[in-house]
Amino acid sequence: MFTGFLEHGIIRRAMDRGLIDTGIINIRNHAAGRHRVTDDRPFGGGDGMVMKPEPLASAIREAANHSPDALTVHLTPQGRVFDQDTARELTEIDHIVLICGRYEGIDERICETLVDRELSIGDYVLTGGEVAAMVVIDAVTRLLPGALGGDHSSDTDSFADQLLAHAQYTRPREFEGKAVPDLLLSGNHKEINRWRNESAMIRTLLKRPDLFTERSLTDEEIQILKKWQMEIGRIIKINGPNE
Ligand code: 6GU
Repeated sequence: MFTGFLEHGIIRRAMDRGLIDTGIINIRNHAAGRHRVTDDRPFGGGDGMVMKPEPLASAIREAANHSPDALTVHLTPQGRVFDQDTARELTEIDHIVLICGRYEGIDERICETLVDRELSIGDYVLTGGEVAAMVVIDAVTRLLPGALGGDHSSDTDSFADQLLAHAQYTRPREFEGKAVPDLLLSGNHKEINRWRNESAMIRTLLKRPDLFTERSLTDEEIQILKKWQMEIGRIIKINGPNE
């Protein structure tokens, strides 16, 4: 599952540049017996299978041999939801072991003894933690200095300042009757910056108003909000019912 992901695009380049290194441990190589069984029925009965503790412990210890100081992260829908702040936090950590569970979960004793942290990528259930691990690797890697083309490319990401990113346009100047906003062609970088800040704010307000309640406002943002407030007030005054 990981090869395609690791062999393309920004992740591949980050590997080639030595910004990250990855190793994959197949749990099956840590399972005993001719059948290399890694799962078993749950004690107490019920549906589904549980990942056995011995192969998992052995696999995690193999990972720890490569990086003894690693943070061990179990990917599970029960974990704290992974977000951009967590991605930034993880850029500070040199070695991370990502445990990808399958089936109904892993034996609880592994969670208690060998796991430092649990992460989920959202409130839905996947068939396994592998896709979640790739999400974490992708989001963290692109934040590492030098991972993206330009030096500061991730500074203007959505969530970089707890807002969504501003609208983007490229050539042609007119597409199917829709023109690019004139101001973006003006070359006036101060004005373009103001336009972008306002664009980021309106998109956040319309698409993700919850983000606004989790951050404080800059002076410029307060000015923009007051401008909108006046415009909205005028619309109500002109077109609303007379009291
Ligand atoms: Cl990390 N794992 C699984 N299996 N399902 C998930 C998840 C993780 N995050 C959301 N759903």
